[in-house]
Amino acid sequence: MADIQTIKRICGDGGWVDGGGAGAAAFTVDQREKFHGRAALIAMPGSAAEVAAVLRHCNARGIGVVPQGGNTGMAGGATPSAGGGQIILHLGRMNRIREVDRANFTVSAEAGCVLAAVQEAAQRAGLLFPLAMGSQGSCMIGGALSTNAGGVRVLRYGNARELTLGLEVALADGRVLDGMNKLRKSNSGYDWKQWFIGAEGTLGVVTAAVLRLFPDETHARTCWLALGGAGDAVRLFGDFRDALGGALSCFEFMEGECVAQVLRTIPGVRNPLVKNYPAYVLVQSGAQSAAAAGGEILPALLARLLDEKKILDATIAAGEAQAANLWKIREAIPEAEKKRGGYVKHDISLPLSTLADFMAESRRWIAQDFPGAVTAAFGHVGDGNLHFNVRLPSGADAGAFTEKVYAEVHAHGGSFSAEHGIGQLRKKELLAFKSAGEIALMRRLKETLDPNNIMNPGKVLD
Ligand code: 2HG
Ligand code: ZN
Repeated sequence: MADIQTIKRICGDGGWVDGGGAGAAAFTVDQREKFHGRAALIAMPGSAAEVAAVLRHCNARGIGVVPQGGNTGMAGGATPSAGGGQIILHLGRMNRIREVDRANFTVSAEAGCVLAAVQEAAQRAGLLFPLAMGSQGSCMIGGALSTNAGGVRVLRYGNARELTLGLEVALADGRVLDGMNKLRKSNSGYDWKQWFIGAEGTLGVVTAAVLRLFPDETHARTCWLALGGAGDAVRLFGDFRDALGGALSCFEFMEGECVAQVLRTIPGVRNPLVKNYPAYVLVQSGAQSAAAAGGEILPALLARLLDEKKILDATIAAGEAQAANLWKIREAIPEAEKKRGGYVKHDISLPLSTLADFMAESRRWIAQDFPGAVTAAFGHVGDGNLHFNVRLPSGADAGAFTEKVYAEVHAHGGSFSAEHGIGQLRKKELLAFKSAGEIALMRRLKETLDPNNIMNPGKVLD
């Protein structure tokens, strides 16, 4: 109790929420409502110095600290344990854009900035911050970096890691590392910021970052294609990459079941085509001129692809409202799946060279071993990343199914965790698929930076 009072004092008035109070559930339950934790306190520090002071206190007392941003994670990485002894360290009050450096194409933002706010700050300067995903209206920069978030533009701009030039981090012992580097070149010793990107808050707390900006894609072309399945999507990706080159920004795949589920459960979306098809792809290209965005190339390309039967139907969005409808269908899939319920979710990645074979092979054994299962896979096929979500028939063993999926992914040279991370959800798989040497190295790093195991205990590694 005295500890909690000390943390409350550090964060000041308006800087905490009672862990036992009515408002706590928004922080102690993950957005999938899969993990239900309890927290002694939700601390909301207002500065890196306050974050550091909280960590110093918790380190001295052995109190577990669970960093949290928008609480939009998919693997339970920001949910405390059920015991109630840990505190949540919520970064939401640290939401200042410190600087947009137009000449240098960078933005410096605090961890609690909502992703959309960083995008808007870039846009006001006539530039683009390309990290983009369905949760951008509520997820925060600190969480996006701590999970090395991906999203819909990785294909062109990379993951959160590739977009980060500098980092400010509070360490478990209460020191703040100022690495707010704005340089694109600075080979000066170990690039330590990389240790904290994707570490899911287990090594320290990201408090601010310097992020890369790009020329804005003022002209965009968006189209929606119908096709036979995932194999066709992979082949099609090659055609689009060849035709549009660097202007290709997004290439999103959806099985027909995903789209049907959205049209059934999400109000205000329209089916862009008159018929239903086994699968779809949403393509977006962008540039600073209509010609560079492929404006003239696209109609001819689609006509050729129809002719060659590589696509079954297609429509190019005529204006922003139509493009917004296409994006709404794609981005509402997780919500539609949540509404329907009963999906076993996998966030996998494969080399593009084996992805089609993986899908074909999986279909075969699913039909044989899990008759009645309905696959609703979708995702960032241009990155080789599939959200391989499946509704199993009642009574089917979900654990056995997942094991089989991961074995198949592994056999095809893929990863059991593409962009959502390990959190609490995939600790077993981490141990199964990483080598003993890799795990030992991770443990050494953890013990060095967090010897008292206060940083997000029970996540990633036990
Ligand atoms: C997306 O791409 C997210 O929409 C969520 O990564 C994926 O719900 C999912 O499986
Ligand atoms: Zn995704």
